[in-house]
Amino acid sequence: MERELALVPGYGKTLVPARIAAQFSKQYRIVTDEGEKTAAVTGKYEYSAMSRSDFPAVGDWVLVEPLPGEARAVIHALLPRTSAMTRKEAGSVPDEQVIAANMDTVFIINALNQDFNIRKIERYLIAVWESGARPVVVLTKADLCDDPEDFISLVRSSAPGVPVHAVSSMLSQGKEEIAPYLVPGESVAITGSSGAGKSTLLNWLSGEDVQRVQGIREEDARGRHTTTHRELFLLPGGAIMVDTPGMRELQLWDSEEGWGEAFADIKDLAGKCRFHDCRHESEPGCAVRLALKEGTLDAGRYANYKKTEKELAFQKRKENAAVKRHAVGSRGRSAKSMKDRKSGGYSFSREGYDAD
Ligand SMILES: Nc1nc2c(ncn2[C@@H]2O[C@H](COP(=O)(O)OP(=O)(O)O)[C@@H](O)[C@H]2O)c(=O)[nH]1
Ligand SMILES: [Mg+2]
Ligand SMILES: [Zn+2]
Repeated sequence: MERELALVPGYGKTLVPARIAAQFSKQYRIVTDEGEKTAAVTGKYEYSAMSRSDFPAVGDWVLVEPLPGEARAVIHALLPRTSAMTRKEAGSVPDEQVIAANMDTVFIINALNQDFNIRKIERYLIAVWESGARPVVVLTKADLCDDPEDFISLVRSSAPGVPVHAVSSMLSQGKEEIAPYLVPGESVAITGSSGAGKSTLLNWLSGEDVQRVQGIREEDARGRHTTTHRELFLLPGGAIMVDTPGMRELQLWDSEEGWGEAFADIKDLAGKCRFHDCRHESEPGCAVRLALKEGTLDAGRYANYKKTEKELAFQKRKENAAVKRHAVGSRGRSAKSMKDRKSGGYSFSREGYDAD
């Protein structure tokens, strides 16, 4: 990173590092050594950005020029991301939106009530594996459940090797289980459906109400908002936590890598089929069908595997078509910049500032 930083004119002189704490379309809330400021990208930055993911997102490190005597700053450059949790954007040209950048760990939040949904956990797992961060499943609202252990084992069988914990933010139970992930200086994002209890968990771990909880008014007697919207918070122990907005539907984005990891057990089984191109339908010597029959592979899990495999193929076709349509235009680089990110490279293009 030093090599790249050295290429940025003004680094160490007028430009200082900052981290994105919230985004409101083109305005950002950033954290700097001198405290919080509002910021926007330069015109040049905006002009050279090729896709939505080239713009800063919550958790991103950027280089900014603070405006003297003002609580504002100008964002000049985006620093390379170590991980990026993304959501596919609907539209004729698929684009991706970064939900949280530079996360070390992502908590996949699911509630232990009627909203519990193992298929949803599997889908979030795909996205987290793909992001480059470490997934941890946190089952909330344990106070509403008589047998959290049953749910924990269910998740364990669907997410081999992924840590699973049950907590109650309401009763302050299970903090010791998630404390090991809250390492000072490390970043943890909380993701999961709306209403799963993400903001409540954040408030509990913060020891104060830093984030708005559903159904609870955050206005004071005069009707003014008492909190400034923010998504990135410093926890008392020194870890950073990012509260992501609830995603109604988590769309897959060409996440073959994450998908393969989320269903590694099925991939292993498929490797044991007699035919290497086995479709696990009526072929002889099919290890997948045998596992389904013997019950060592759960039918629901296999169905989700097939469903997400289809979506992935559809997504790929859509992406290829979009790349073809836009290959002639100068703004047709979104697919390329995403590949850059996947290779661990640096996707934001500025003259003389492309890492690979
Ligand atoms: N019983 C119980 N309710 C909870 C718990 N955590 C959150 N809730 C409730 O679940 C609802 C949604 O919580 P919220 O944190 O806003 O969810 P978010 O949308 O994921 O941020 C609120 O009514 C919370 O009070 C918990 O541990 N136990
Ligand atoms: Mg919330
Ligand atoms: Zn097979």
